[in-house]
Amino acid sequence: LRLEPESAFVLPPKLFGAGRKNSAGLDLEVATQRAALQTAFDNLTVPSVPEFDAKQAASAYATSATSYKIWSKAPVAERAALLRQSADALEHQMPRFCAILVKEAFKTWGDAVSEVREAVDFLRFYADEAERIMAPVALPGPTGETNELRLSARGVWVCISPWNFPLAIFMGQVAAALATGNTVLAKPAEQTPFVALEAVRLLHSVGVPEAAVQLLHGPGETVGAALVALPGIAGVVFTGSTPVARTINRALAAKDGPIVPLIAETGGINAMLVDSTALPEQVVDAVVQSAFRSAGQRCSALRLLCVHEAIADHVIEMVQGAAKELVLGNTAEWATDVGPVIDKEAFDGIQKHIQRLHSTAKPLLAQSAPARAAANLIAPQAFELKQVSDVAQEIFGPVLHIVRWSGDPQAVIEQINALGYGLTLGIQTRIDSRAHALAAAAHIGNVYINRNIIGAVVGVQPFGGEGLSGTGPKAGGPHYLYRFCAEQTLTVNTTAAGGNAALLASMP
Ligand code: UN1
Repeated sequence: LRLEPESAFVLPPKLFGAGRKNSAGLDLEVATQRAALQTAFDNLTVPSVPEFDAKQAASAYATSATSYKIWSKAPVAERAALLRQSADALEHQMPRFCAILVKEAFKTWGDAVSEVREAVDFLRFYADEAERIMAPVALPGPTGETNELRLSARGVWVCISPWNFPLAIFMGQVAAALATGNTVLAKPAEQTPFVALEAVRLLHSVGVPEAAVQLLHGPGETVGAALVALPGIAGVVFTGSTPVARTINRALAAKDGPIVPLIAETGGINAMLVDSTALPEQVVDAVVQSAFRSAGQRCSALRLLCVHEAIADHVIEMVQGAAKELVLGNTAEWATDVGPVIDKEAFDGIQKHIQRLHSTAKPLLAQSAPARAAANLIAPQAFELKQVSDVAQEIFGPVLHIVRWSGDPQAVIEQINALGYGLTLGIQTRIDSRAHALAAAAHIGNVYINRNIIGAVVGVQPFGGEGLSGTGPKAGGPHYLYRFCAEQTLTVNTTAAGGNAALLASMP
């Protein structure tokens, strides 16, 4: 196979914006919705949300536990119906929620539309799933007994969600707990409480009891810690950083009483392995989308490109060309592809990492953000490193590390496995058998062959990783709701009744 060299390759300027398909293959239809979105944006003020007093955690819990007694007894179809009504309501309020995401979380319009859709998908998917798995299952057994498996709710769940998908992940966690009959104490990310407040109001507006889902906004160190420490909670579901997942795990382990499950979805040093047969245009599109869309603020985002040395120069040149075409700026502008990172703290941390890379790696795309374009804006960056193990840390921003490789691609997969994370992986090759062998060898939760590695779709690409990337089960997948449920096996001896019936029948 020979690859023809290409001259400078440049992607169309509107890389992530209006008119393009998103990763779910859905037409964003932004053009037709623009007027409604813009009006919602212009009319919106994001108010500050009152903080919850961590000292009130026990009383919030008591209210939730009382509500649990009623909510958990409601037929699953009733709970599912309320979630479906919430999905409909959210669809109707799409412009307002998109506007909130742009204003509060600095999402681009394209990302905001995708996120509201994802939240709607979570509501409908978990409604369907709860109905599917909560129907009693008859199990085989010997004659003379019946066996059945029944699922029920566990109790009060603490849901702790991140700022990078402040609506979709928030709603996904809450919907999973509610659908299965649990009640919720929800702690949103400190940076994005308003969209969470609006999501909770929406749930209440269709009839989900106020006590069944309570919003407890505040710092993780106080409010989050107080919730996790509550003696009676039935489980914790968390999406965020690996260190915070560890802190929660330790706090749960230190408690007396029942063992409390933790569902954690954390970060990743996500790689894409590109061999010498890969299609360069496809690679560059996948790389730019995966590394720089959402300013790299996705746990699924590409951090490490491992490209075969035979095509490395060519691919790097194309990535440089494409990345320079991205429109950087304020996400309230329709044309913007890459907006600011979430806050000053994130900005400073990423800048520090970039400075370190300047002294340890070779800059391949060292741009600076246009002056005064937006606060906390970081222009996409790429650095070449010598080996996979040089990438020690997940950086939650638009920074791509590139490593050249040659020889056995399985060895590269082993080096990627050795990083200890296991969230997403891309494989780009035209050799099908190789792609499947590499995927099988990777200890990675979501593997994408010959495409980008972001934008997992609910029910289509169940999402979640291994090792440092989390505990599973995968969100948006067929096993997720089981973790929110208690399982009861019910065995009934039927011979006594049968014997009686036979005896009665034989009596004159
Ligand atoms: C996250 O970024 O915290 O596949 C998880 C994706 C998203 C990732 C969500 N569903 O890009």
